[in-house]
Amino acid sequence: MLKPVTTDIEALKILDERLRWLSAWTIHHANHVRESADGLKVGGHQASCASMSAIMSALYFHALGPNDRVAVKPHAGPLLHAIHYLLGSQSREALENFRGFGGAQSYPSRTKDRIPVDFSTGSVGLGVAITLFASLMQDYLTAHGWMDEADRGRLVALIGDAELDEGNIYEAIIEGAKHDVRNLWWIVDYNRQSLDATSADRMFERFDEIFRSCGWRVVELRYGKKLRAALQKHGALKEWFERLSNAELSALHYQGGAAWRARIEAELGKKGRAFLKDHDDAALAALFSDLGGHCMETLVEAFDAAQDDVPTLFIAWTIKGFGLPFAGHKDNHAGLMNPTQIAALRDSMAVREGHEWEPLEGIGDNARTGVEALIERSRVAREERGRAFGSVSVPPIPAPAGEEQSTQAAFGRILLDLSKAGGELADRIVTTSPDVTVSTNLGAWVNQRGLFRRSDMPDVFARAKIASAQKWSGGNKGQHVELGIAESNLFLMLAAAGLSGDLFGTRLFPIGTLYDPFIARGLDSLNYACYQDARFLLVATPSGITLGPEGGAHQSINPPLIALGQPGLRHYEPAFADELAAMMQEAFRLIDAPDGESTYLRLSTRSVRQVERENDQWRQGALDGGYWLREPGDNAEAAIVAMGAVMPEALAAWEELGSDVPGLGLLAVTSPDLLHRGWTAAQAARWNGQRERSHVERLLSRLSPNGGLVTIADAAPASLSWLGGVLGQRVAPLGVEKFGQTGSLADLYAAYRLDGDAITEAVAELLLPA
Ligand SMILES: Cc1ncc(C[n+]2csc(CCOP(=O)(O)OP(=O)(O)O)c2C)c(N)n1
Ligand SMILES: [Mg+2]
Repeated sequence: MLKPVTTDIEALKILDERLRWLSAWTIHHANHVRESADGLKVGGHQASCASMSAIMSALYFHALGPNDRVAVKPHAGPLLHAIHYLLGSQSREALENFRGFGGAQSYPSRTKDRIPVDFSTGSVGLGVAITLFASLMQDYLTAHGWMDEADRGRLVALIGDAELDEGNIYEAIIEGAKHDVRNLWWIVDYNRQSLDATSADRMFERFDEIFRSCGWRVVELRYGKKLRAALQKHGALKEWFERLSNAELSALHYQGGAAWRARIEAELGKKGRAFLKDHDDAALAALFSDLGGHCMETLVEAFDAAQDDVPTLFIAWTIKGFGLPFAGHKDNHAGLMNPTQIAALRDSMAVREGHEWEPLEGIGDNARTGVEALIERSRVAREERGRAFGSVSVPPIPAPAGEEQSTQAAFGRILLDLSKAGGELADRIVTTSPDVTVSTNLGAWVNQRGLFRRSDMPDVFARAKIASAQKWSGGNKGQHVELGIAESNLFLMLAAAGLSGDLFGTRLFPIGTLYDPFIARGLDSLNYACYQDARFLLVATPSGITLGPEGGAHQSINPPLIALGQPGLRHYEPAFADELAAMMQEAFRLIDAPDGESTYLRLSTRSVRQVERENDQWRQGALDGGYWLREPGDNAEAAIVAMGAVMPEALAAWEELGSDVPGLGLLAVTSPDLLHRGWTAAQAARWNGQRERSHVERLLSRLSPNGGLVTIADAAPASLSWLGGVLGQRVAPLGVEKFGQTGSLADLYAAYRLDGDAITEAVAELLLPA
């Protein structure tokens, strides 16, 4: 075998430059070379890539193992594509079509990019924190015997320094400390610039303290080898250098050698003279650019030295736009090199014009051998990882017995029954809740299945024989992950658990519970989970103003509208326990189906009389979004359309109005979300020449085209009022439009017009001749 003539460090340095070139060229090509059909800015972040090409070279071609998983800073996406291009797992076409339809995505995307992307990123802060929850899931899988200890990897996040302003990061590390999280590397590209400006100085000495107090090791890589040596020789120079503010430092990096000289002359006088004599301007600029995050030796040593499982924050000092003409300039975030500048960069890399895409163009033969050998040896997983689906069979889930019950109580009961019955599904369920386990009715399940803890945690109260309904001890076979009150963490936990099949090869069935109004608190994290196609069941309860005296600030109004606009998340809102059982069965199926999705169940604490069923025909309708709970007469003039907890009012009004309004129907809507999707999908199919009629169209066509609908939900009325648009029927929408009050159900339903009187009035109005 040919012995490589370059050392690994030299090869890594060449790869660093190559990544910087290819990422810059990919962005340049998309903006300046590819034809623009619409004149829209294409964009891309050459400066943000340049600042971490060395870090990513050291990581991907030296430090990463095959089981490691990485979340890449969103605007460093082109670097990740360049890495896979060099590895042979990304195509030139995809790079040429960067930010184009079907091309390499602007920000790394698990579902849309063709290279293996472990975590999508884009909304800063979330990609960082999900790695922590994924690490927790890795521990969970090994503790439960689904993953070999030897297959355990490291979870790595590449972070922009301004990303550290996102509060969700601190919520996550606090949670991680409670769970003794490990196997994490978070690497900060500490270029001290954000999108708008250079970063404020005051905060910058504090990040290490915050992390250390959460149990992290903090490794600061401030200096490269050469700069460290130079400053060690010149105490006064070091003191001066370290006093420079972020803004001053960035400005000097931008201005270059002459500016460094002038400042040192002016501020150090005699003390700087000998040093300046030894360095010409170019040498000065190069020396002061030798920060830790650009020094390959420093990076490699730091990664090699952190091989235990202690969570580690690397703070790698860098220059934004390193090696590019706008290095350090405060406006460089979206800065693009012009054609002259990119040509100069190309020449400096010895890349011939017309050969820009050739992966190792311009690298001399000697060096090339070493670089090729390093690429070949690189342990980065190149193959696209398949997704594991269809591995767990979901048993039929019977409805819990009881003439009167709430959907929330039924949910707890179903889980308890599942746990008692045992089986694979029950064993694969992992539950989690941000400090509302008891009040969302998960308590009985946790009594059965226990809390997940890496080390045993006895139930002190039980040992002391203090009576309690919650008998919770923790251990490594427990199936409930307790979270503190931070809803963003709940969704990131669901995202990580919901990707366990993809990330670690074993599918879990994650169930998260919270109060419905607090979905809004973690909404971006929920969207993030859905964007990555993580699969889970979200149970939100209680909901609406139906929680009565407990209401006020806890009353939710708009989550059904949120769900209506959220891809990847199916909203179900059952009125009865048997509907809920069917929905949970379906939700479990969807978690493990290739074309599945996540499910959001909006439940209630209101105990309602269950309906008698003559047959099972309601079931498919309930799963499709709605069914006639009381069939309409042929061509009926009106129907009540109700969802969820207000079904008793709808049923009572239907009884009362039945004699006056012949053929009056009662449509139980279980998912406005599915009805709406079906409607638009059928329209799209018709445009394509297929004759399709959606479920909602079939349901509503039972009524007269001139008929009217009274819609009612304990939610924003717009959740259902759109139904009038399907066939053009008139609508009288009832629902909640103002912030809730506390009160008894009767008081609240009267005040917010969710009662029988309101329905009667609305029906009467619809039937009046126009
Ligand atoms: C939640 C969110 N808010 C705003 C943005 C827009 N944005 C993208 S990058 C960025 C600044 C990033 O600065 P930094 O993290 O320091 O990265 P750098 O480019 O300097 O490496 C901002 C505000 C975003 N992507 N996500
Ligand atoms: Mg930055």
